[in-house]
Amino acid sequence: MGYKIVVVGATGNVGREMLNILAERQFPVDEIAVLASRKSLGTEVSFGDTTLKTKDLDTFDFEGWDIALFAVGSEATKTYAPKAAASGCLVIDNSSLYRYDPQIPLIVPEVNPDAIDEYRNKMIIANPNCSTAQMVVALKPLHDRAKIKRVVVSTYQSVSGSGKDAIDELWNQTKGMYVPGQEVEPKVYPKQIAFNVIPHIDVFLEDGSTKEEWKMVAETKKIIDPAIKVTATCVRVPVFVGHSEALNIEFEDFIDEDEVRDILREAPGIMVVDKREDGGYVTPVECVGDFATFISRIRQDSTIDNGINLWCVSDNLRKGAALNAVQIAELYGRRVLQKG
Ligand code: 11C
Repeated sequence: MGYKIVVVGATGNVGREMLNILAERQFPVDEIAVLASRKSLGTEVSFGDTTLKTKDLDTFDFEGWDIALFAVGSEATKTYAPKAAASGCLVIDNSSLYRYDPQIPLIVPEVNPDAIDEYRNKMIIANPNCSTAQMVVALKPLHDRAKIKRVVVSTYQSVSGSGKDAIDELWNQTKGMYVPGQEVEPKVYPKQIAFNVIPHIDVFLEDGSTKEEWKMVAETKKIIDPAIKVTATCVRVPVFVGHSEALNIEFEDFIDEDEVRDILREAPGIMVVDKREDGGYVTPVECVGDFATFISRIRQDSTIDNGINLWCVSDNLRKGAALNAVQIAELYGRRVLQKG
């Protein structure tokens, strides 16, 4: 038995990746509908070996469909997700609209799968921000062993996190640097992104942090444990796909770097690549198209009692968005739909 699946926002980076991942993981699909806003109507998208034509989100009837994977902005989500949910179609939402609603579960299947039961509250499940998803996959197994007190994280986030226009801006600005008269002014970003880094992602908040940094704090608390303190600095870098993070983790109890390596080797969703030699670590270009979160550079932080440093890299369009959403759909299929 398969499921009736809807992908909302199928022409965007994340929507297309959702279709790729459904096909790659052979998700049991009986019927699939791909929806887009009116301006992208009729655009064709690939699903495995087939090509699908997008339908109008505005007039689509969600009645009788099992799961809708939403990959559109908060505004469109606000209009259409409640419609789908009211029709009995489970919404798995990639926007930030519902993430902080206490009634709505925020799920990373390797970390808090049991939160799936809360889907009943509103027929909506939220997908976390990409920079949080990969971090919590690494933190959870370590928290289970030695209780994390505090995390200091610095991110190196790729431009695909800001969508297609940002990918074009990096590409065109980089090319334009070498062609006199074809320089490209910053438009998506407030400063030049080619050959530069920008310590600013999402809007500024009153305390001087940014919303992206706040999301990492609030989402880690909701997904793993409200007692964990997180402080983040989020930085955009001139990389197309793949977010990297340098983590400094302080534990309640002592934990040795070798044990951290062993725990992470056994943990779901993680690949440890940690050789103390040239190239013995993972960089973003190597993680593109992969499902795993890669951990490298595991070492003791001798400046505090129970500290560990590590490097964490993942494909932000996959674990950070589309893959996590499909994993939630798989979890819902296993735990809820098949129970009948
Ligand atoms: C970025 N993390 O890299 C953002 C993109 O809340 O889902 C995802 C924003 C979100 O710019």
